[in-house]
Amino acid sequence: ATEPAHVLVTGAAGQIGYALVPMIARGVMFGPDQPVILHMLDIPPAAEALNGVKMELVDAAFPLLKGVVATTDVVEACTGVNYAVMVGGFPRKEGMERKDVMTKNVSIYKSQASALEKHAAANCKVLVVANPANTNALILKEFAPSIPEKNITCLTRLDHNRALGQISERLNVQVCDVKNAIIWGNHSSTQYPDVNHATVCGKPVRELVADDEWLNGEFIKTVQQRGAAIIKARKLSSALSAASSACDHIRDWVLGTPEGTWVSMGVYSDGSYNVPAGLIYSFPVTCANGDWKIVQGLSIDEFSRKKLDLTAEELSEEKTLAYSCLS
Ligand code: NAX
Repeated sequence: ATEPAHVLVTGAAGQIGYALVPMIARGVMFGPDQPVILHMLDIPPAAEALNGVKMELVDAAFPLLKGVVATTDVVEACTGVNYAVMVGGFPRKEGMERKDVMTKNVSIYKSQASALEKHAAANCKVLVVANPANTNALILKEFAPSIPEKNITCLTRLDHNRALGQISERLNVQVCDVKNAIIWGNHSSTQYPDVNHATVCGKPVRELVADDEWLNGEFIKTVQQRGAAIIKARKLSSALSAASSACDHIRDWVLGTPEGTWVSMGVYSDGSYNVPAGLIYSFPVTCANGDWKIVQGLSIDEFSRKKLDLTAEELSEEKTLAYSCLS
């Protein structure tokens, strides 16, 4: 029998957590043959709600779920985990300065990094979802030096999937036939959704859409602003789509991307495409044998170059701000 995978979800009592843990328990993240043990972490004010989620997991009688740890103790939560999905964080509240939110999150990610560093299983893979996702991942990397940097990533797969969804709606084709969109950069409104290499059943999206004005304008804006549009409609931020995309991210990372297909992941930049090294930046990647690799050699036109640089600049500024918040 396959040993269960220990999967940490932080912020598990929150909205994304509530959508995510049943997906993991049902095999959406690791496939139908991989048993799991869930480690759920939240903070003391959410302890009772967290216990309620645990009760529901028991009630759902998931065959693959071999155990549930629900705790507010970061060491207990991190001990022995093979995967860590970091959803917990401090949200930006109205009237709060960016620096104040950053200070809160830097301190959360610094301490959770240390706990993972000391207590996670060797070769633990980390996905940061909580915003500012790229910079939280960078702080985590900084304070968990024994976790290989290739194991620390952030979620831009939701943005990637949103881009596929917009193209499928526009062309009235199945979303599974749309592939190889790219999200470059930050998981923020400066991200660059790029369809210059995207295809539908092998045909270039640019030719099929045949409307550069829409592709270079409204399409980009719609993907960049989709999170805000969901909040406006739902009065709550994206949760089921974020949870589903987090499963996609880890599943493809662990089980591999299909031949000829790439996905977007926030990963530690090695300077590819002249993106400054040392940022967590979203690139097109393929995955095999549990490792991602940045897709090389894609042509970048002048329009795209500016957008890649703009989002890199924002990330460099966030990095500087984050470091200035370290006490
Ligand atoms: P919620 O506020 O519903 O849940 C967050 C949970 O984290 C709460 O239960 C809270 O108690 C917990 N928490 C706070 N500090 C913690 C700590 N130190 N340790 C453990 N848990 C802690 O937010 P939700 O809608 O679930 O969103 C979670 C995060 O995902 C937010 O930061 C959000 O901005 C981010 N998102 C990222 C996306 C992405 O694509 N990367 C998209 C969706 C989402 O907006």
